[in-house]
Amino acid sequence: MGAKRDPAELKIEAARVALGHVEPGMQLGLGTGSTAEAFVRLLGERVAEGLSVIGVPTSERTADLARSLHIPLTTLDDHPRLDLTIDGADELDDELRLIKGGGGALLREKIVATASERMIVVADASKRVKSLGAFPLPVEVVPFGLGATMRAIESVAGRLGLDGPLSVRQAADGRAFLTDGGHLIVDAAFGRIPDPEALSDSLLHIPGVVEHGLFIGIASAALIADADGVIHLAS
Ligand code: ABF
Repeated sequence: MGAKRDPAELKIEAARVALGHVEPGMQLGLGTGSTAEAFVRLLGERVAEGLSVIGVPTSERTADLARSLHIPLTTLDDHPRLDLTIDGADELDDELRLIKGGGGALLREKIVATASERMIVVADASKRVKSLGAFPLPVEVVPFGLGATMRAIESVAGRLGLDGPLSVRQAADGRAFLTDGGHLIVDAAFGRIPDPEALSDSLLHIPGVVEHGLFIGIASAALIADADGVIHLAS
């Protein structure tokens, strides 16, 4: 067993292995969060050395970082099909089902990942779980009708035997957190989710729900770093 290592180092380790999957000319989805940002920084070094790629960022934050590193950017309008997305996760299980959205970018992350031929998740080993749900599930909702939408979320969850407090995410200034799309995030602390597929389908039937942070059947591989190295999980 290797010595315990700082999660920040492990994230860079996973990001470094992910960089090995990037080939010249690729159209890339660029994730959000500290692990994805570690990847974008490493990619920026390669671009500075002459690697030619183009990226679609999953958030304004990632767009700003990529621009500062002179990584060429595009949109899904100009490049509707991407080769590869590299992004982090809040939780992942061995079936490569994910919870994402802790960084508030889940909608763009899901749009970009599903527009990609492959999605590789980069994470430190603390993100790997037996069952999803210890991390509260982020649900992106429109501000109109918030109370009714929250009630509907509780009701569909209840039918699946899930219970737990819902909270509207707040920004650091105490106001409601707004996503890049101008929506709210409801964090649903259900605890263990035995049937993520059923919850995913049920949530998507609620009109006020724009998207949720369950990513099922989207990731093709995960690179998970722990003190002993980087494990590669594939679907
Ligand atoms: C994004 O960043 C998310 O979907 C997830 O919420 C988060 C993971 O953050 P970090 O890499 O900082 O742990 O990928």
